[in-house]
Amino acid sequence: MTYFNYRGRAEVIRYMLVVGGVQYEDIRVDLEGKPTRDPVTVPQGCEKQLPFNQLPTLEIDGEIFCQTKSICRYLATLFDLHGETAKDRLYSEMVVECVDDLVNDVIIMRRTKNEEQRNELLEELINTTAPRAISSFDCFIKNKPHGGPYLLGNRVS
Ligand SMILES: N[C@@H](CCC(=O)N[C@@H](CS)C(=O)NCC(=O)O)C(=O)O
Repeated sequence: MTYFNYRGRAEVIRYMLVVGGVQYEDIRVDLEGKPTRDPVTVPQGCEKQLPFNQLPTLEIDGEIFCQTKSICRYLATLFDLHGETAKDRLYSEMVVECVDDLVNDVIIMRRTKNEEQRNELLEELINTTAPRAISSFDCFIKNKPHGGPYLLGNRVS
């Protein structure tokens, strides 16, 4: 698994690999001469390893794959993490997409070069978007149809 040296989009893949109990190589790519938390230039020399010029990538049996959610869906299938029914899968996909909306807002904010605009986006995230999403998650979890500690009952999904 290759990504920059921060959680970003890759952390969920790292989690899933751990939940699936597989050994994997956690390759962290540094940005040359820049703090690793800076967004985001694909490191030179990596192009051949990047099917769509984006990280994260996951190499499986010598083939390289990308697109975070595609990789996650593949791992969910592999590790049986979609739940029992089509509706279970719908529940988990809803949460995935809501989290993704939030992640995309954070990324847009971080990539905004103009400092004033970036601060405005940050404030909106802190004061409006994130609290609204978190309270929706709370409500969703409270009303979920499955008992147990996880979204779909007694197993991680
Ligand atoms: N939809 C892709 C987006 C991947 C993406 O934007 N990755 C960034 C790093 S977080 C990247 O590689 N950006 C370089 C570029 O797009 O040129 C995913 O979820 O994997």
